[in-house]
Amino acid sequence: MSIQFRSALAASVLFAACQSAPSAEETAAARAEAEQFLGAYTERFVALYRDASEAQWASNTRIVEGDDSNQERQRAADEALAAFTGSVENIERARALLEREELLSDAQRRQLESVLFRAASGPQTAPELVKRRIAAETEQNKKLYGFTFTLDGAELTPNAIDSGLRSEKDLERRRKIWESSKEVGVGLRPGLVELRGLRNEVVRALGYRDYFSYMVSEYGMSTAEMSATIERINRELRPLFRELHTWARHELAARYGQPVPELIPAHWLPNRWGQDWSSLVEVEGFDLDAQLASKSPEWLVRQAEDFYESLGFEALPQVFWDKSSLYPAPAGATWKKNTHASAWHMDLDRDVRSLMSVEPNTEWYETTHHELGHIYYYLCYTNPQVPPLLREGANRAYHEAIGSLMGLAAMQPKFVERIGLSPGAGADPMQLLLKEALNYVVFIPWSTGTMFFFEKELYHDELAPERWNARWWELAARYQGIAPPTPRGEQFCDAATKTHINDDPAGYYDYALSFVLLFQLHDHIARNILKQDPRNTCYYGQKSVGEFLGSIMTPGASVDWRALLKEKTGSDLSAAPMLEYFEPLRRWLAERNQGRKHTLPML
Ligand code: X8Z
Ligand code: ZN
Repeated sequence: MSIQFRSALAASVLFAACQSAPSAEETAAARAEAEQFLGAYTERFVALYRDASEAQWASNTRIVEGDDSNQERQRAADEALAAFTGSVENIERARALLEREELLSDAQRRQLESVLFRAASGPQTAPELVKRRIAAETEQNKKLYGFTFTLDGAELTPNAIDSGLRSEKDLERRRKIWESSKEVGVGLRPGLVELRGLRNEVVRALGYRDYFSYMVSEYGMSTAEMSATIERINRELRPLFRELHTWARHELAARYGQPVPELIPAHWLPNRWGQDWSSLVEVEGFDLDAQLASKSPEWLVRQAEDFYESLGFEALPQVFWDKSSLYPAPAGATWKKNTHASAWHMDLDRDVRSLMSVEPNTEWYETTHHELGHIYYYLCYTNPQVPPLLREGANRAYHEAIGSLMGLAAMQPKFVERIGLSPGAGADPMQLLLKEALNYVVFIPWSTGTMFFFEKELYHDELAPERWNARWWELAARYQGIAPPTPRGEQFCDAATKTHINDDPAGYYDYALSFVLLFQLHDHIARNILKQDPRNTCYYGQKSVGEFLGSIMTPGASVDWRALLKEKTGSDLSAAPMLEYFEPLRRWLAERNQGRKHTLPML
């Protein structure tokens, strides 16, 4: 109340300097008008959003060959939502109200901006383009998740691909699994060519330069500013990644009895895209995978919930258990589902669900924590102080950071011991740090390099399709230091094998930013709240940690993300805590790598 009063005063003083101050009546009238518009908009929007969520849920959880009824329903619901959010009337009214933004409350201004942002993905000034985009996206999704991967003629699920690449020892079989994982890209290429054009054209109708700039604008940044931020993160992590890369080249060559390569063959790595190398290291005395293998998939989800509850968060609402799709489709099912993990805020209220294919292993253990982070974020900002239109993260990276932070915390020895999973105490701390770096640090050149530049060049620079696959592997070589096992011509579209390229476009830097952010939050929690070593904390049962995280999530998008970070951690966005966390490892690796050639350039 008093803050609002002070800023209104400041605004009126400023105003007086150039023209006459708005009267109290003018302010009240403008706010009433905004309130009236936002109230009506919200009511209709929430209803359409709920219908669209239900339709999307059905078409992602039940994909049946030869039956497009779920996709048809999704298309109709998405079109109805776009017809409203992109309507000329809504765009004009929001713009008109924002012309007098100095009269409005901060929450009103933010809501009107969100109305305009949403409008740009479906502007009814170009209704045919919007319909074509929706149809192409629905089609692309079905191709991606309806695809049957095969190995020597037998079906291979995405979970089987992932576990194969984690554990298979025979290089020839590894190459076959890897190549099988890339087959889906071939059929996705034409759809991506079409979608690249449609996404750009649709947002241009409301004045955005291209789809990439549109997505970046949600952070209040230009593409140039985002590029500078992302490149800085990549550059700062480079010396460490370079040591990891050199270590991995030698380690893997020895493991497979091969000469040490300059670029790591992609099929040597335990992940389809080379984005996470952590399973290269098994830490003696800390075999989480073996412990988890004896648990049920349900145990993993319950354990993650229990961790959040131990911090003081509520139990998950019953609807989560009743309506989520948490486990793989049963063997022999006549339908498929989207196999990539996601979390859903169905009605911008308390209907929260997750779509996963949980199996009892370390990757899914972390992912359950990640997805529940989204769910608890939804539940926190679903409160009377946050209007439905602002029920989002402070920015998209915050939303990704909370659950990943909990995933990191859930892997630390003290925590693992506390929940009775592994004794952990005897494990070599440097090996544990190495394993963590192969996850969190290795992710940076992938997200800030390969993915960032590919999507930027795709949308912003309109890279010619004849160059897509060549460019993808140029980027992978430069940033990740990896190469395909055999030349990959332009009949392949290896970028399109990555979920987000198809269904979450031009926003993958969210994850890069979220990793930087999560180390800032973790550093603050460990040092200032728990007074524990950041490399070996136990968040379990610590209500003060829950209060801290809750205080970040509860305001949703009603606050400025930079101010929130400064208020909560005392710093601006910075990779320093992440670098400091891994500094002992960098020194350790530099020693191990003495006399070895670094084949990766500095950035
Ligand atoms: O896509 C995801 C989440 C979506 S909610 C599971 N992640 C990125 C990926 O899998 O590529 C989490 C970290 C990176
Ligand atoms: Zn996520």
